Amino acid sequence: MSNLETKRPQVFVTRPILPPLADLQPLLEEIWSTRILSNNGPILRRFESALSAYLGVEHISIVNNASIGLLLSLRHFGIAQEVITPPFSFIATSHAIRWAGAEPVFADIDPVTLNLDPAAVEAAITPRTQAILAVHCYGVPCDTTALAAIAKKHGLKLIYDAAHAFGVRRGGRPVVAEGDLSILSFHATKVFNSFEGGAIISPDRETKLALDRLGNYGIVDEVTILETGLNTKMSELNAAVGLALLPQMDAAIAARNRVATRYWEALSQTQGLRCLCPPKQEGHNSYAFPILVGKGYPLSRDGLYQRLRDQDLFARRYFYPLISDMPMYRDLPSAAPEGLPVARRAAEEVLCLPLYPDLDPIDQERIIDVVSHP
Ligand code: T4K
Repeated sequence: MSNLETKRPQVFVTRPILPPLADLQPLLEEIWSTRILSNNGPILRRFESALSAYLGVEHISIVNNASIGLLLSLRHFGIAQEVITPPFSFIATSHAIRWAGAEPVFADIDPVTLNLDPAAVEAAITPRTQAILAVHCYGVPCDTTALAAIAKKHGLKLIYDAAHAFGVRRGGRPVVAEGDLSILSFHATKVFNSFEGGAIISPDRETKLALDRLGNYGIVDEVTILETGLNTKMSELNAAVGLALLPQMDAAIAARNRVATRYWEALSQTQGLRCLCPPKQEGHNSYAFPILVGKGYPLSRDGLYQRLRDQDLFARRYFYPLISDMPMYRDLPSAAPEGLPVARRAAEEVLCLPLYPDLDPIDQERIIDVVSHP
């Protein structure tokens, strides 16, 4: 065989799932016939109720992406001072705080879960603290009990960036039901997508309706606008994609769990590596397969990242650099490296291996081969 014939494809960290075109077609025909393209249209409403049923939560506001969902949530509560948040996340988490007019205060993370460490949160509280914006990183649930107790004790709002936590359950309960609000992302790179999109999960109908109104310019009726709202609406086209994809989700999550299980079996005993998320945990969605490349491994994390890239295998360093090291945040007092040792180490060690439902087993074995024999 020639080199050309044996060359394997490039493999990226993720690859979106799509609904069968045949399932989308009738929804597109409906849009073309009704010409309702947006503004809480019929497909969006069906998507919202199907999503409620799938996730097991009653009050959902669908928005056009998670970043805007985070911003809307913070604005809803009038948060404009300090918000405690992890530096180990996607930049959108802290950017939303800034766009809301508040300041992120970084607290360190727990070495086991890589989520906010409740003790560090409590130590970061000042008279200006108004909220905690925690992240269920890689879909691993935060210590929601401890965070809720801290929020209650200090009168803080508790908001979860649940961008990674689609479908995650703990003790049979959806993790997005925790806190005052939770925000999901339906971006192309996520477990579930509507190309772009997101949702806010509210504890009650009143809050949901208030968020919907704030996300529709603050309009109450044709002649009444009582607040400075924003446009956070999802189009019917995106809603159609989401609605058509929802029936695939059990199979998609099961397939992700199978890929993660294979990684775990092949890599969890590798000297110097720690695989963060044991698969087959109740209610886990295998959002990612993060490995932590420690001192006992023959290569540095960046060495392994490059070794994989040389074979067209594109693992990603989610999340490096730390948000607190980015130019717009690094001068904040809470960004000082000595206060964030666990997050700093995680950012230096973590590598997310390619994981998506239809990852070709041959490609997965290529990745395993490089990681286990670097
Ligand atoms: N909070 C957290 C904790 C988040 O992780 C995110 C988003 C947010 C909030 C904000 O959610 P949204 O506002 O986006 O709803 C990506 C995503 O753009 C971002 O949504 C995501 N987190 C973050 C973790 O990853 P990049 O810049 O690394 O993506 P990119 O374009 O390099 O894509 C990664 C790989 O995915 C590509 O190599 C190939 C594949 N891909 C990507 C896209 C967009 C596809 O195959 N098809 C596609 O359409 O940020």
